[in-house]
Amino acid sequence: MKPKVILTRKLSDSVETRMRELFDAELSSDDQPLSAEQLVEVMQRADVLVPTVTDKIDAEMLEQAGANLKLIASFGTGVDHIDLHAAKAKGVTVTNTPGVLTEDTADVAMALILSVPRRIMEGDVRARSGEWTGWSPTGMLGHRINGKRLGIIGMGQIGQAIARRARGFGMSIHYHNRKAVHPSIEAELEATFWEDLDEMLRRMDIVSVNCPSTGATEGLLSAERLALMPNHAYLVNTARGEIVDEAALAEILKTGGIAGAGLDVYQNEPDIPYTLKDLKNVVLLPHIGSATIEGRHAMGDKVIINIQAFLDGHTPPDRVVAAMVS
Ligand code: 8YV
Repeated sequence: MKPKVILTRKLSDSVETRMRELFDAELSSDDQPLSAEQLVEVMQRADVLVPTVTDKIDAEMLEQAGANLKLIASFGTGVDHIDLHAAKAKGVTVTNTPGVLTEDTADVAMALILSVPRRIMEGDVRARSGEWTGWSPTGMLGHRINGKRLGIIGMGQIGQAIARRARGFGMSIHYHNRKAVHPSIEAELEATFWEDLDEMLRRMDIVSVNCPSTGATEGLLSAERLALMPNHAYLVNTARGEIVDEAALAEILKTGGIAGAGLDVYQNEPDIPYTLKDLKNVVLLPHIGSATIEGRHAMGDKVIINIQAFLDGHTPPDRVVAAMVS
């Protein structure tokens, strides 16, 4: 008997084919996000669940999961959509797919870092609109990237990958993290560690959010903290919407408290508030940080390796939560 592995969303064809070879895989036929009721229903039948960021799995839902559910092999790096304490208590191991979407997410963060100060999206709209009357010395002026200070909140793999790119663009690297990174990485990036986030925010030209969303980081960029940023500063968020107070951000952008923002993530995806959509000094992307064909294959491979290792009785390489042994 092959183990029942249920996928909540459509994955790459090659990943799904391999899943069907190895497991009794139940695929998503319509790629529609599951409702809470549907998720509970599949958790009652599955040995292994493969959810994504669009599946919010809370304690109440885990409580109703079937006794066979032993592994949640999430397709993605962030695990904030799963109540990890409840999973552990229920005896469910949780894995993720770190590492394979680092470079792709860093590319999108860098694209936003370039796009907002240089008004790239506005330029595209103007070029197509027929309203462009030709080059002018004062037309579409933005701000220079070279020589600016980049403050990275969360200096993990993605934060470091952004720092490497930003150095190539002549930016100086600053970061806030729970603790300083290894001195060799600090030396390589010529990075300055700020233990006090507030102090860092006061001095940066561009701030990039790259920490995971946890109890400790939710609402980290509150109205008060956003107000510390200089008027000329820009904010880029490719991590999680929950880390930034979205309503406060829209307000501060509107009133010129900061100069602009580039966002790939939102508090209540797929809803993006009109207060943000109405602003010209904001570039909005639909959570595409890791959306490359190569990345999706690699994420799928990682999910398969985690499931196979777990089923073979080994510690899965990307274990986030070890089930509590009762
Ligand atoms: C993923 C992400 O594509 O991995 C993450 O944490 O935010 C995304 O870029 C998504 O999580 C897929 O579940």
